[in-house]
Amino acid sequence: MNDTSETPKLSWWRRLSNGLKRTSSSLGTAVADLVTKRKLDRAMLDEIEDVLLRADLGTAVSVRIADAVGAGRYDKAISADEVKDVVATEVERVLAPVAKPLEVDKAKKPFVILVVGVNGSGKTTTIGKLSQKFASEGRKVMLAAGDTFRAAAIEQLKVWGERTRTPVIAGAQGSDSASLAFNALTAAKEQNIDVLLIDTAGRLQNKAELMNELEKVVRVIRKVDATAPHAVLLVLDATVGQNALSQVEAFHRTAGVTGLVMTKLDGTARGGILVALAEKFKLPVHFIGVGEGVDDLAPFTARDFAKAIAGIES
Ligand SMILES: Nc1nc2c(ncn2[C@@H]2O[C@H](COP(=O)(O)OP(=O)(O)OP(=O)(O)O)[C@@H](O)[C@H]2O)c(=O)[nH]1
Ligand SMILES: [Mg+2]
Repeated sequence: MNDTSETPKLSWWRRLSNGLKRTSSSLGTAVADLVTKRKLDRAMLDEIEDVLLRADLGTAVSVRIADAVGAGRYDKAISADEVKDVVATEVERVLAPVAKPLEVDKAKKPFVILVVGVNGSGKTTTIGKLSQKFASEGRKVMLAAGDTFRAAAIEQLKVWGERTRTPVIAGAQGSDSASLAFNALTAAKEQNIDVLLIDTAGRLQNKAELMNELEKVVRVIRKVDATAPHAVLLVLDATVGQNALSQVEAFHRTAGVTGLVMTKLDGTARGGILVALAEKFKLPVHFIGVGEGVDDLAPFTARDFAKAIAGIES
């Protein structure tokens, strides 16, 4: 292995697998622990299925993994590593079709990214991280403080703007977020911006009034550019577990979500929910967050994630 070229990848792998430790110990490692010093039988497979269900993987995937563990192995001893391999292979199979990079279409000027999600899911932080990423790729980025509810939200985005040397369009607290989005997109067009990231206020998916407001933001953006927003990113907090399913449904219906970002995978045992989401909705997963720092966001790759939650070292 070539040390110099592998270092960044290895360090990211280490952060990913460390970040996902709590998930992997409730998932791959927990399953592997069940099989030691026993011969495989139906009872063991039922226990495996239960562990996977508790790790938020969802019924279909849990049953499939337990079946794959059992296939051809009845009455035989099975090693922990073998089980982890089966878990990783089955999980990767579900995740591979959704692991898609966020493609910024250069023909769209600006490429408009609307960021949505429930309260505290990590929207503003993700925008800060993305701002850094796009700027480091040499793109002209602009941020729009579409969360006009809280003064602190506007300030928080301005801090990210300064940190990443990116202009921020903000209005007064309490102003209309749709008109803020309109103004920001107009300004971005005038200034030849490549990527416009629009922050929005957190809203619970079952609050109709707030969801209608989000619909209005999308409608108003289209008045400036009929093809925008070009990406609608739903930011999901991995720690919420099963509730993420209804978040995806509601935000997809209201705002036409084009891709997912899952944050806080470092603080949870419930990272398996990403597998259940992939199985159910098949929406692209673009990025995952494993920390609060600007570098703690990475493109989502199925194989690495599958190995990390299966608890495979290396
Ligand atoms: N550990 C960890 N913390 C994160 C991650 N992403 C965001 N956070 C933290 O989660 C908290 C909420 O993040 P915000 O970005 O403010 O969330 P938001 O969705 O904009 O919140 P509202 O605007 O209130 O809806 C902050 O303390 C962030 O630092 C992550 O990947 N890992
Ligand atoms: Mg915010």
